Amino acid sequence: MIAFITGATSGIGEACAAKFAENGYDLILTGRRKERLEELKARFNKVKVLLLEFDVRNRNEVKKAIDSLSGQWKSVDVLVNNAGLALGLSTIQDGDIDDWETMIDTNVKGLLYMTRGVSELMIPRNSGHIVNIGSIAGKEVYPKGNVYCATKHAVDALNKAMRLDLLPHNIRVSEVCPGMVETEFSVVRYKGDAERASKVYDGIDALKGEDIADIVYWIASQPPHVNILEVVVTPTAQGNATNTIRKS
Ligand code: NDP
Ligand code: 8X3
Repeated sequence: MIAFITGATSGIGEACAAKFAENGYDLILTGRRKERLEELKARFNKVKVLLLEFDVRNRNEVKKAIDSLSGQWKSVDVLVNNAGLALGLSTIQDGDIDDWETMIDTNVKGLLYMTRGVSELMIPRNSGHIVNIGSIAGKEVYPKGNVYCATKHAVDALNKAMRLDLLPHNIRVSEVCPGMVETEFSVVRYKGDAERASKVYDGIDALKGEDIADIVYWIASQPPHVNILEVVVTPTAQGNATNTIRKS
């Protein structure tokens, strides 16, 4: 079995790689940080690991990476569309347009390029499973989350739409929509300000990448006639996108 995981160099993607490796899957792992990818290959040495270093925003790079797959690596059983990010937190009137472009290009267009390429490998085999990492931000909006929330609402819509398109080809499509997961997500959102990022999780027993990986693996390991459409998951201390209880 082969799992193709985008954004495996950190957080949820890295935890998914560990979970699938633990369960005997060979891995195609992607990201832009080459050193991190090499570390993963050394770590998951009990399974076969193929590293593909590319930027999901670049459609030519995505196509080249997928076209480079040969032999067994073409038989992708599970695609985890995980690579993504939030940049900044600001009102629409103050938003940084470059940040908007990056979020849209990564979270929406990158996911589309990946899905287009990998579904072409799954269709002739009449088999496959695509697990999209959405967000609670794709189910609700919160102040200053405008464009990030819009990209995750797009993932939510695409998840439903691609399921219909791929239905005749026996390809399962599922979405996991997490609330607060303590990864590098907030460090990226606050552009390297680790102190501000850590405050996001102050007093909250946040989800970990491993919690999401367990759910992704559970979805992927259902019997062939079962498709989990979506899972929305938050820390117990988070009631929805905007309400949390913090321990002092
Ligand atoms: P991390 O920042 O820890 O990981 C993000 C991953 O995405 C990295 O491996 C990064 O790799 C990759 N990535 C980002 N941009 C690109 C790009 N242009 N090309 C290729 N890879 C890219 O965050 P998370 O693990 O938390 O995030 C993973 C997913 O989960 C995202 O889609 C995020 O929106 C979603 N999510 C996160 C939540 C949270 O609270 N943490 C909650 C809900 C959803 P590299 O930098 O090496 O390219
Ligand atoms: C990440 C969750 O609520 O921080 O998608 O935007 S949130």
